[in-house]
Amino acid sequence: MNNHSGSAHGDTERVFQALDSFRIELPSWGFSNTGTRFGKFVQPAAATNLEEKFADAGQVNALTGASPTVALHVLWDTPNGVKDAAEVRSLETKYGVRAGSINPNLFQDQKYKFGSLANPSAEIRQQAVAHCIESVEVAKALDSRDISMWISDGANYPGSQSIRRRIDWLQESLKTIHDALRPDQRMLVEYKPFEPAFYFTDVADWGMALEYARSAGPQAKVLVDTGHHYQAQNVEQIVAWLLHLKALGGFHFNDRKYADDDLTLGSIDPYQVFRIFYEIVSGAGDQLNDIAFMIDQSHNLKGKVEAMVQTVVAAQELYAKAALVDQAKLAGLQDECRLVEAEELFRGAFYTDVRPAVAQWRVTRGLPHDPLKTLYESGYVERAAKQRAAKNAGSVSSYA
Ligand code: AOS
Ligand code: ZN
Ligand code: ZN
Ligand code: ZN
Repeated sequence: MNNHSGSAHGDTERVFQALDSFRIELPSWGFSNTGTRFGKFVQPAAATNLEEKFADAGQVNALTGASPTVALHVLWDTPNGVKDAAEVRSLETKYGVRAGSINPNLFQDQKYKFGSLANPSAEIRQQAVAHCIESVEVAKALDSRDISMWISDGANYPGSQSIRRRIDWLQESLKTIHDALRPDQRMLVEYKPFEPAFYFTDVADWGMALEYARSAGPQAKVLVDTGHHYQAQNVEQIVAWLLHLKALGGFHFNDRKYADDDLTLGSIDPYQVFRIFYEIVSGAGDQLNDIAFMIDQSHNLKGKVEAMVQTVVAAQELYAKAALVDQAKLAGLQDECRLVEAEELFRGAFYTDVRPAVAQWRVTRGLPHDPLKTLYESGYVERAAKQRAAKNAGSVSSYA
């Protein structure tokens, strides 16, 4: 098994070292009922309020030890802004998970029909900026470092909006929000090529996100959502570039087959996740601690807590595999252009079954050996279903 590295013992050590520092953030919206644009299938155990989201996130963290923070969505989780901070603080203590990145909402309000931070109306832009600044205040009150900016703005038809004027408007908006940050806070700019807009989105790719981040100020970085690329795009190369430019803020992890499917990380193409993680373990250096690994998935068919545990476990396994690559040996083979040997060394790490080493790591860290099995045995989901079923049944009729 060891043509990728030195010894079985060395492998275990690398896995342990990698996992000790690996943390991945859970999305609050991944625990509540969500669906597709065609409707939603309600789950009886889905979280119906902020406390239940914290309870679920706390459960995932208790089982995996790797997800101590939960991303909050301002409109859905802290609708009263900083006034809700006290409640969040008490939930953090009660459930053992802290608030993570703060996500403003620039896509739901009717006023954003033609855009938010890049809307042709100065008044609406100002309202969107005000919401983002309020989100920064929420983050300050919760000691959250990151404001995650997903800007859904765009246009559906050629000629219907000015691509160029919207660049100016968005740059100005982002700069104003950046100025509201505390020195230790960051603004993460997420890009996406389409959806909900279908002709262009204002932040369509990593080049645009990078330039918006640069013009906003030094505390702005790029957020890579793995599902926000065209099919053939080489995501690990983007990651390598962003590291090179010291501009990688973090990730929204998920997998996809077609578009922004938000499926379980590594369920379709685990090799791609491995390749992304390899760029990080080999190239992040002292940037590593500042890369926010976050999950952006909301499962409408899989059980939510189950799916999140599965995701965290998958992330740990793929990260551990990436850590197995003997980087010095690989560099030597690359320099000598021993192509097949280099590729085999790389692939060898990917194909190594790290599950026993990961399970061993869990046991030595006082965590359940098999988090999914422990979840099933605990009856947590069944209890949640009993407590929440009536409230969730209500959400069917209110949707329809
Ligand atoms: C949307 O496609 C983006 O991935 C967003 O990052 C995310 O789903 C949203 O911010 C959640 O509110
Ligand atoms: Zn995302
Ligand atoms: Zn996505
Ligand atoms: Zn997305």
